[in-house]
Amino acid sequence: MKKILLGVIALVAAGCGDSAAVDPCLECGPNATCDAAAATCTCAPGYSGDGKKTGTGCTDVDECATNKDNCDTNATCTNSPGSFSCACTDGYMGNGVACNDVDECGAAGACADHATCMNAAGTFSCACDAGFTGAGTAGTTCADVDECASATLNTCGSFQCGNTEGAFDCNGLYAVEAFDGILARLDAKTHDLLDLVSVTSDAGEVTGITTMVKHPVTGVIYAIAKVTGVTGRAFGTLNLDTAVFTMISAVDRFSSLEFLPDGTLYGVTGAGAMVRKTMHTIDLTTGAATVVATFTGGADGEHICYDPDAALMYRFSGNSTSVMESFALATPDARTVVVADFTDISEVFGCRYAGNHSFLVYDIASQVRMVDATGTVTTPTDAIAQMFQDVRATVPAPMAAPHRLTPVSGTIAGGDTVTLHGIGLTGATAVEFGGIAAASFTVVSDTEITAVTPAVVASTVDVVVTTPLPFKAKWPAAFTFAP
Ligand SMILES: [Ca+2]
Ligand SMILES: [Ca+2]
Ligand SMILES: [Ca+2]
Repeated sequence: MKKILLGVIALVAAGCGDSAAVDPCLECGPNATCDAAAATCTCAPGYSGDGKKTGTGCTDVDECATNKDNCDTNATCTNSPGSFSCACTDGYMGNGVACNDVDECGAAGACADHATCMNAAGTFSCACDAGFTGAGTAGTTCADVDECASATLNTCGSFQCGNTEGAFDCNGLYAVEAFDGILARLDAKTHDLLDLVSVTSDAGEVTGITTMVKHPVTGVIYAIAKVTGVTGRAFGTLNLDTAVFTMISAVDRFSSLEFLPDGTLYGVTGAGAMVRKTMHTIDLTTGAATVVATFTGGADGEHICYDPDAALMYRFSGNSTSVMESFALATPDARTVVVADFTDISEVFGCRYAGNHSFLVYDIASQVRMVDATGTVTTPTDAIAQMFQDVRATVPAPMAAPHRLTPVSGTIAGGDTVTLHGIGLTGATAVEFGGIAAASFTVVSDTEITAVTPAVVASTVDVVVTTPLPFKAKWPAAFTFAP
């Protein structure tokens, strides 16, 4: 019995000795794990091969080269033994598996002063605003453009040009008169004539302009013109840049127009009108006139001017006896006589509110006078004794945008031709309206491009031109797409 037991032990011992001699785990190479029971070698994750020392062993899988990584498209993949890593590229942030654009424009000082930052996927750019020039990037300077030093950069013509930071002013007055269809330019202070051009119109020959007034909100000039073939007078708009009068409708013989600050237009008819010496409101779109007051007294000459600071309308009327009255618009029949008969002013030809409860008054003798709310008459400093003949109305030259667009609005359908004035436009490679490429564009000169607008949803957008220069020309919030 004892002998048999030993024999069994010997058999077991002999079994172990045979098993050690063929241990499958000894065959497994580095980075492999052994399954002794199954007698297999398996490469660790990130490695491939048969796992055996005598075979192919375990070699690193290059996940980056074999598209086995899960890095974001905006990340770089770095291979490593048994693994890999992902890192977002510059301009993106995240864990490498998911990378999002960095909005560099959200940080203060991303661009220079007087420049606008434009974010883009993975990057951003800076552009000096209109009227400034430079790279626009942080640490650089966007310098004011002196438009007055260049004949092509300012539109002042014979007006005096005054350079300002980021813009420029044209100092002067546009003037019209009743007996010739002309648009004159006058010196802002002396009222001396600088130059004049003829006013043209599709409606007929313009033989005189009775009055003109500027819309306080839109800046559009509305005028009353004498046009051949038009009965009475023509109501319409006057483009000060082109001297083109566009008729809206035929109206009675209005001698004076005046806007309220909210854009309500008032007009008064003269002594020669069908409905004489009557104040109306006038519809800007149709020219339809609605009677709001009827005046009596006074001979030729009917002019109204509004003092927005006192909310009072003033009326100048008559020739040999020239009166000045004031009234509240709600009670036009309750008028206060300010001056019963001017001594230094003949028939008033036109008036314009000049601030501080005072009016510039032009009279039949081509004199310029300042009249305050009490009727005190003075001659403005520097005014010449006799200005350009028969002036009926003046409008100060509008401040011009240095890098301007004409026109500044168009339809959402696109297809409008826009002229851009800027600098360094030669070789432009792209023109964008709100980030959308122009339908087409033509570089006319280094300072001018004509572009055809693309279709853009109703909005006011930046216009950006890409040039070979290291910066873009940009007109911020410069063009409006309207339905
Ligand atoms: Ca790897
Ligand atoms: Ca970005
Ligand atoms: Ca300037």
